[in-house]
Amino acid sequence: GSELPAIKEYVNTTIDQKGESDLFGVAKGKNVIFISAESLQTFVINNTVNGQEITPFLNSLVADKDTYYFENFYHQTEQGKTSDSEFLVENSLYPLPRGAVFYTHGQNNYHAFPEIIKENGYYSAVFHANNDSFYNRDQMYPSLGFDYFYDQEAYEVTDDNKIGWGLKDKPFFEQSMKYLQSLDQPFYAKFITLTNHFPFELDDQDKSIDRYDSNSNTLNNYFPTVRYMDESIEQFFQQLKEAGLYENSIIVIMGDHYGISSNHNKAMSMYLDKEQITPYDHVQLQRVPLFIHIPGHGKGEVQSTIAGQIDVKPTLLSLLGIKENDIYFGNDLFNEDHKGYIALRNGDFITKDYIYTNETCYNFETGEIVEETEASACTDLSQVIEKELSYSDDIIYGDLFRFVDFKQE
Ligand code: GP9
Ligand code: MN
Repeated sequence: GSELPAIKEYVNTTIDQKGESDLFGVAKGKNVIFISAESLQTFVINNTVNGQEITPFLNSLVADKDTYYFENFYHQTEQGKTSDSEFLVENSLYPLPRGAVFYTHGQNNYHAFPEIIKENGYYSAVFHANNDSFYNRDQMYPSLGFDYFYDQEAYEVTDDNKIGWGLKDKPFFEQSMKYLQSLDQPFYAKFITLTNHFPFELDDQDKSIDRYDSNSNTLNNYFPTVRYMDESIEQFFQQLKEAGLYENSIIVIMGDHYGISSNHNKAMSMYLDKEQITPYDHVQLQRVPLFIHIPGHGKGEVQSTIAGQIDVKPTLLSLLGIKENDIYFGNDLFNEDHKGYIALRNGDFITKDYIYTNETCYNFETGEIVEETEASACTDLSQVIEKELSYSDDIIYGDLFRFVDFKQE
């Protein structure tokens, strides 16, 4: 644990925020319903395909005064995909540069969101209609402090209600309701959707919009499955209202990672009406939506803060009014005092002024390459970010939280 003092010092000086946000405690004691939206990327929000809206329900949430929508929110996942995004959200630590930390470090000591809120009376459960050992979740979830995992076994899966990877999202939410209603409150319930997964298969009867027409079947198929997921979330909101769970909950919706890889850049540039996808555009395509919906709040608006999955844990703890000694690398997004950059797992980063990728510094607004004299701002920050990523890796490789008593800190 010899790196611990340096890590604590770093977190103290670089990450920790002064004061608390205006929203501190606004959701105190409320249920937290978290929807991990498979492969949902920001470029479909408030956008159309063949002249049709892709995500009408999510678009209505963007405009809803009970919702904070983050338009500059980036996924920070690597090879562990969905599981990496879960790791980021629960721990505010970075996933590993290679492999899936869920597989390689499932038995570590963590100080995760479910564990922290348990001390404040919360029960926590994950709902996901896949095999419980996929991504080693049966090992990792207890390590993170989750109380229960409603896996594939909890669902009735038939030939008619499955496609691609398994149970379709609409029956998934529908069948989850009876379990959700039986949970002790307040609860933290995480729902992981599945239908909008590569290669984006969908039965004709479930298609409300037409496919796109390009040389990429992946991109073409993506739009109807995104719409299906949008409809499944709309239906879920309705079911929550009918069950009387809506009013005393906050609902968070987050895209887990990209759905369309750079293999489809040609089709993507055609869809986005760009000559080509530049390295700058590629980074901007790593944006995934984050919605924080607080029923009855009435003060929500679109947020342009540079944000990422690393920020979810401190943001939710603050909304719940929970103060905790922690070692983490994200910020409460509603607190004005924040570190001002988001690191992608490969060391690329985004600030309100710059995007750094391919060892090149781009202007955040215009995407133009920044002149060398000004670019030193990027290279300096790049060193800080390398250090931050390696501190997070040290914690995981060394299982350093074994040596920390968070109650005594
Ligand atoms: C698997 C599901 C999808 O259970 O979460 O994982 P992904 O392939 O997106 O990482
Ligand atoms: Mn995924």
